[in-house]
Amino acid sequence: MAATKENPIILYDIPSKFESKCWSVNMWKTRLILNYKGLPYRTEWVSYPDIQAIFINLGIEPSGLKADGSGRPHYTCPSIIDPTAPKPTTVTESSAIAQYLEDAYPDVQPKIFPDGTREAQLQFIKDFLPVFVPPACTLILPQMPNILLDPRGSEYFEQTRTVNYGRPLQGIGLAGSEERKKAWEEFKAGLDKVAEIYDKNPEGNGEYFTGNAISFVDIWLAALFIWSKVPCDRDPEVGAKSVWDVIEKLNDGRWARFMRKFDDYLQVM
Ligand SMILES: N[C@@H](CCC(=O)N[C@@H](CS)C(=O)NCC(=O)O)C(=O)O
Repeated sequence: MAATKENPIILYDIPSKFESKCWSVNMWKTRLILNYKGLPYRTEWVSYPDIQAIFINLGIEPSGLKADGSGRPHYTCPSIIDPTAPKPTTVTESSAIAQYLEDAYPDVQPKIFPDGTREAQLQFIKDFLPVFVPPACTLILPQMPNILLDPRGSEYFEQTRTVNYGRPLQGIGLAGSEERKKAWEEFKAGLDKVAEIYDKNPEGNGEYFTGNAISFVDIWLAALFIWSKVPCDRDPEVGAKSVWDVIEKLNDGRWARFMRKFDDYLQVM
């Protein structure tokens, strides 16, 4: 049985103050896939400090271990429940969810892993996670407590990330700091590499990772860019109001053109 409007897939997400509530790179990956494939879903909003208890109750597994060195399990969004699989199925972790949705709904078009591309796509993500995530966190993470919807969530974020970094979150990636400059250099070098790889796809005209349509790598990148739109006043020398304001002008504006391909897939259900 497939998910229907009456019995949709449930996506667990963390609310922000934005009108759409959705903000996170990880949850946008899943949401973009659901929207792109046109799969019926609805969102359950969960505050950071409540995720663990709610997920244990629902039987959702942890996605890994916490980054604080404690060895404790880390329960994370995005997670989904598909109530219409042969038996209700829970899946956590954005790449695992991407593969689940492709495999559980084999007849649903478009595909995010066109034939023969899954390995290459997952390898690309494996290779580029360490390229983008550390600098992106330096550039964007300190803004997160300002945009989360509830004070409990903001407090949880501030505390847990301060422990993970071993220093106050707000001191990370300060405007004008060497740390911020280095993070920008790394992030920009990553984008140059990605542009080079995209340009090698003969069918895609430099617009897509593979073929001439959106696939999972494109979604992964788009989700990163959506996250970078979080308001941020730490690049005043270039008049940027967010990290995205800087990114959209890089590589001759190709990322701004790239993001237009996602205009139809930004709904929050
Ligand atoms: N590798 C995971 C990462 C998920 C992740 O870190 N999610 C964050 C929100 S963006 C979370 O739920 N954190 C819970 C916490 O910090 O307690 C994925 O791609 O799904």
